[in-house]
Amino acid sequence: SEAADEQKFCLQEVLDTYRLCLSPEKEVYLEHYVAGWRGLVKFLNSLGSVFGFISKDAVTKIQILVALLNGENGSQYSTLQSMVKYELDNGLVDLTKRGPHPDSGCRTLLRLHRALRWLELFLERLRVSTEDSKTSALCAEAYNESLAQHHPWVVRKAAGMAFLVLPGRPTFFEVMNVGPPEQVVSMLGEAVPLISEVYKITEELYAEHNLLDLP
Ligand code: 1PZ
Repeated sequence: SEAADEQKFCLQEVLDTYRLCLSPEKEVYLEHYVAGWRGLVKFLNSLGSVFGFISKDAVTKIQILVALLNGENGSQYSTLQSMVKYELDNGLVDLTKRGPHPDSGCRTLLRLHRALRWLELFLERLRVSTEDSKTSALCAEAYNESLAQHHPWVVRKAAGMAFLVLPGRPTFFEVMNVGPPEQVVSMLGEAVPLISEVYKITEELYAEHNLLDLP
């Protein structure tokens, strides 16, 4: 039925949220940024419960950001740029060590931002992969080049074990639900540059304000 089709998960919709992420002035809308992560979590959950510990952490962080967006100062959180300005101007960020603001928008989003780099690298690898490529290897390579550098040994170990049970490329492409493999590849070709741009703008914003190492 039409209603069922609408509910069916499709990665295209997630990637469309990245299209909505940027304002004409290249500001990043938090609402769409968060929506992108929501969709990715849904996708991750559809791959199986072994990924629960990963999606649980992402969900916690999404919830922190949504609470800020819907809170009494929500208007200050419309873009990443306004969030950074508001939180820094008002001393709402623990800058060097954990303190009274363990759940600031800035530090919470930084964790997702680092994960977005993993996503960019992983999707690019998937895009250029061949039929016999191992998703687990592609995923591990992308992880080691990015997020792993911010994770302690025990998390790296757990992540590495989760990667091993990722479905193979054909199933992975099917779960994405965007059509035949050629269509997945062309969708990825559109998605990767979008994600890359959102990543880059965020990275520059955080670098400019010295926020890349928030505890
Ligand atoms: C398709 C396969 C999915 C693999 C996802 C690769 C990422 C592996 C991340 C594993 C770590 C999860 C455990 C939580 C770690 C947290 O300690 C860190 C730091 O947060 P803090 O402790 O400082 O509050 N959290 C993160 O690094 C954020 C991780 C978010 C991962 C989101 C993945 C979404 C995947 C989408 C799939 C298409």
